[in-house]
Amino acid sequence: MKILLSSDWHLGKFLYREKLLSKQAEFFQGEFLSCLKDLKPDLLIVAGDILDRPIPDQETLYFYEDFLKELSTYKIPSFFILGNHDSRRTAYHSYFLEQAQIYLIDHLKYFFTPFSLKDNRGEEVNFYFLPYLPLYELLEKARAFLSFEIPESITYTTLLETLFKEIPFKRPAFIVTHFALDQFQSCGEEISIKGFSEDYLLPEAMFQSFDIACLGHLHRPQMKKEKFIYPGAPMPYSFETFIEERGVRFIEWRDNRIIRNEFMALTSPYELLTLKGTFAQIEKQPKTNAYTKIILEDEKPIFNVYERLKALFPNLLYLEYTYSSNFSKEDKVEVNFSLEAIDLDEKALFKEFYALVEGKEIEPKLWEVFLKNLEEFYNLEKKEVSLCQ
Ligand SMILES: [Mn+2]
Repeated sequence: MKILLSSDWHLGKFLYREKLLSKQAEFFQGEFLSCLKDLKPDLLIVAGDILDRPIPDQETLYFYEDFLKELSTYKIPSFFILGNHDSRRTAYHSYFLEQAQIYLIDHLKYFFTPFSLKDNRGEEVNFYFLPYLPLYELLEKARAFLSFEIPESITYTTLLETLFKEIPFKRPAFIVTHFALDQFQSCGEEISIKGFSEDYLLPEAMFQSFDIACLGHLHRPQMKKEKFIYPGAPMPYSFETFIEERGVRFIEWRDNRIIRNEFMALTSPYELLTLKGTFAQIEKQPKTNAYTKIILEDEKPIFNVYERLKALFPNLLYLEYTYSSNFSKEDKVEVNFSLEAIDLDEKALFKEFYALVEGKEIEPKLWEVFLKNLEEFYNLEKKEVSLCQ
């Protein structure tokens, strides 16, 4: 049985203020689907964090729907579980999508009764899908299937241990879930599950009885004992880890063991570049369209620095001074105010903001520039929408 593993797509993600959706659309409809077409797996698994936000914006939903529609034409059974970034909205209309062999799993039905799939050679694998759900919700959903004593202080560990005892172990047993296991590396892109429960890191030993654990949550691709597999986020989502390879994992299971296990690197539709140095040094760097993060090591602030750097690095997303805390008082621009009327529209809000910062009404010429930029922004937004329609 050939299985393509992926996780942590984070559709609709922003990198600082840059919305990555159009790049993600390019990547998933191009690079990802052509990989799927070439490999022709018996099934596709996406182990959580499909969408970046529990309340996704409209453009993201347009694209998501479009993508699933296209995926359905491949006739490859595809299983998506919820991650900690997802919500019930990720699995909306799941009943109808199942008719197209696309399973958006936000429940425990395929955990208490594994989803058994046979390949064309007649080889069967049992998949246990355990989506990420907040602890209280997981408990509530589990109660629909079982009645069991709740340990005094309920944690993921105690609850999962109880659940694992209750499931029928049909071998080979593959579990698909979305948790961080101890001894594995996070890369700073993940939002910790900490805060939802005492134990956001689960012991690897808990999953020992399964033949394979297909995992999501950690964005760095990693694997242990050919058994615990994090395919990782297929696209780079942070400057710090850009140089590391991203992609999907392809495994083939035959006669009760893995006979092929390959990480397939995929090409990102963008580059992430971090530059560190003084303004004079950075100014000499070649012009690039990469998304850029700049850390300035100048001792004094540079006049008009953002605009000057933006001319060289049009996709400058982040700028900071290393020594800004040493700048003298005169160097600092301190803005101290509170905006009370937060429900103003953009135009009124900007007028108010300008008056607060500059202490005067905005000049007509400047107002014109603002309106022009605002219009451009709206046009761009419209383009994003039409991309997904
Ligand atoms: Mn994630």
